[in-house]
Amino acid sequence: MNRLRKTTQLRNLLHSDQTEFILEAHNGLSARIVEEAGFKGIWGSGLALSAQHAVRDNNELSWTQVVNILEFMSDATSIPILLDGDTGYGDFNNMRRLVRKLEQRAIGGVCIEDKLFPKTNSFIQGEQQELEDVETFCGKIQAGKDAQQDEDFCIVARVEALIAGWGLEEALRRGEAYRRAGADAILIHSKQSRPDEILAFAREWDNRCPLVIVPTKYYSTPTEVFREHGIGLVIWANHLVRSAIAAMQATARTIYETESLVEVEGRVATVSEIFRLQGADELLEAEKIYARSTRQEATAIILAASRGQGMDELTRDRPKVMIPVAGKTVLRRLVDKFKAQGINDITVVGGYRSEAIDAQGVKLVVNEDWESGSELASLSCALDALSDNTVLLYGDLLFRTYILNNLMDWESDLLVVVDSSPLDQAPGNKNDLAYCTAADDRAMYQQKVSLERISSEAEWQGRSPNGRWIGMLRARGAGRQHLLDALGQLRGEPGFASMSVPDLVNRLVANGHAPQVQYISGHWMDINNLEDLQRAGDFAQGQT
Ligand code: SPV
Ligand code: MG
Repeated sequence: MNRLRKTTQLRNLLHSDQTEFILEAHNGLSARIVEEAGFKGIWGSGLALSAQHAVRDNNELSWTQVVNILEFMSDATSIPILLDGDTGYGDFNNMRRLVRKLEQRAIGGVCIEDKLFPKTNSFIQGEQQELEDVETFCGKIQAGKDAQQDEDFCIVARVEALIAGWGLEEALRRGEAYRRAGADAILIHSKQSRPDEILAFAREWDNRCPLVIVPTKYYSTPTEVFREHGIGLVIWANHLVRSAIAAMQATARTIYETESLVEVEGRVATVSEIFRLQGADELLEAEKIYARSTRQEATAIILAASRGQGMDELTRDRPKVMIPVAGKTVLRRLVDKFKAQGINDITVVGGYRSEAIDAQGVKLVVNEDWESGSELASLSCALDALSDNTVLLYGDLLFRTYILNNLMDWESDLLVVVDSSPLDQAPGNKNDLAYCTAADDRAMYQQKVSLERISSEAEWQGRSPNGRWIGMLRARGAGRQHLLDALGQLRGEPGFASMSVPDLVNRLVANGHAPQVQYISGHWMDINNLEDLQRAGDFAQGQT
C-alpha cells in the first residue's frame, strides 16, 4: 500500500520521467478494481459517474453528489483520484469551494475544462460547444490554486479548443495561458480517430509542463507513440463503465430468455468475490479484537453421527436425528430451540447417512469415521464451532425450553445438566449416571454443586448416583480451553476410538476443572428405541 499522501502520489505521477496511465472508475467497487489491477491512479470520469446513475453528462449530477461518490472511491483505495471536475461547477468561487471539499476527502487533484456550465460531453456535437473566456478561466485556475491547503493538490487545465474546432494555435495559446495561471498540467483533448493533432500539440508544447491525453477516439494509436511524444499521463477514460454495461446486458438478456441462472452462474463473479472486494474478512478479524461483550456470541454443537440402535426401518435411509416426532424432525426441534434462544451458529456433526440431514440454518460437518462410534472423534470434527460460549449436546434430545434458558444464564465456565429425579423414573441413557458433590436440594436455587463422575456404575465409592446426565454440556470463557486440553490428552490415548463425551467430562474433573451441576427434575427425554419414539410424540406435544 502506498503511504504517501494521495496528492503527492498524483503529483509524482504527473512528474514521472515516464508515461503513466490511469483508468476510469465510477464507484467504490470499480475504484478498488482499478487499484487491484495495478494502476497508480484513478480517473473520476464525469461521463462514467453520471452514466452509472443513468443521467446525462450535462451536470445533471449535482457537484455534492459527485463528491459523495468520490468519498466512497477514495475510502476504498490508497491510490490518488484525479476528478474530472467539468467546468468546476460554476465560477471561480464554486471552484474554490470544490477544491476545499476535495481536499477534505483526500482526492489527489481535479481537472477542469474551459467550457461553460452546464457542460456537454465533448463527443456530443463538440464543435458547437462554446468555450469559456480565457481570462475568466485563468481566474478560476488561480482561485483553485489559492484555495488549496495541501501544496501537492493538482489542478489540471483541460483545453477544449480542438474539440470545438478552433485549431492548434488557439489550443496552444490557451494551454500557455492556463499554465501561467498556475495549472499543474495541461489536458489536451481531441475527438479525432487519428492522434495527429494531439501529437502536433505535444511537439509544439515541448514539455512546458506535464501533458495529459484521453485517447478514447484515437484508441488504436500504439502506446509507444505517446511515449515517444513525451506524454506525461494517459487517461483510459470510460472502459470500466463500458465493460460493466456490456456484461450486465448479456447477463440480463440470458436470465430473461432462459428463466434460469444456470447459464450465467459460471460467467459472473461469485458472491464470495463480492465479499472479498468489500473486505468482509477484515471485519471478521476486527470483530475478534473489538466486538468484546460479556455475552459472547453463543454456538451450539449437535452430535448426530450415529444411526442409533433398535430402529432398523426408521433409520434405514436417515440418521436418528432425522426421524420425525409429531411432524417435525428431532434435529429441527433442536435447531428451532437454539434459534429461539438467539443461538444461530449451530454445527451438526453428521456421519451415518449424513446426506439425509436437513442442513438448513446449520453448518454440517461430517465425521467420515462415524462407524467407529467415537463421540470424541465426532466432536473433534467440530472444533471450529467451539467458541467462548458453546452448548454441546446429543442430537436425540428433547427437552423443555427453560432447561436451555437456564443453562445459558449460569456463569460457570463448565456446566452440565443432571436430572435428579429417581433413577427408575428418569429417562435416558442408562450409562450416564452422575455422581456429584451434593445431592439436589430444591430449596437451594443455584446451589454450587460440582460433578465428580459420569459412569455406568450404579454405585461408586460406596454411594448411589445423584442423578443422570442428560447429554448437555456448556463451556464458556476458560472452559473452552479446558475442554480442548482434555480432548487433546485423550486423543493421544489408546482407547480414543471408543470414547464418549462422559470420558471427556471425567477427564475435565481429573484435570481439576470439574463442571458445575445444574439440577433439573424431568422435562426431557432422549430417543433410544421405538418405545422412546412413541413417548416422544406425546412429549413434543407437551402431554408428558
Ligand atoms: C470523461 O470521462 O467524463 C471525460 C472524457 O471528460 S470525455 O468523455 O472524453 O470528454
Ligand atoms: Mg467529462
